[in-house]
Amino acid sequence: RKLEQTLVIIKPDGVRRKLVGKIIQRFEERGLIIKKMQQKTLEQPLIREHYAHLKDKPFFDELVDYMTSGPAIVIILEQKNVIQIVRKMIGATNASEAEPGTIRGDFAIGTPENVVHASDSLESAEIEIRRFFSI
Ligand code: YYY
Ligand code: MG
Repeated sequence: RKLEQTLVIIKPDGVRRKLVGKIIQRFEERGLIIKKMQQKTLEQPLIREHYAHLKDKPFFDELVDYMTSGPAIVIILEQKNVIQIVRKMIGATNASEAEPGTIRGDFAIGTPENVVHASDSLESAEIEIRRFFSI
């Protein structure tokens, strides 16, 4: 099968809680290749676009404030089937439903503070990689 790329974000709570090394170690141990990695504080317009499909949800403003509250780490990972593999590794959106052994199941507190983002399809991965790395 062909190599795929996905966009992962270690969200501001993950950086604040010093979980970056542990999270990256899991991806490396799984055999996923780090193609790009950058720390940046994400801007409101970028995050509003990224989460545009949630703009009518009651938690949208809280989500945008949280995502822009401090430095995040944006990463492009590459491997066969990487999109599906990483979604499985991060676990369910809600911490209370995330299985132990997943990143959220082991580290997340709740929503919106669920430590990581990962693209959910080939189409969104391509859009998100372009959005966060302007390439
Ligand atoms: O892709 P994933 O992050 O697992 O979930 P989405 O449904 O795309 O929601 C994006 C983001 O929104 C989620 O990671 C936290 C936040 N959120 C929330 O704060 N409260 C919810 N009930 C659902 C999602
Ligand atoms: Mg999503």
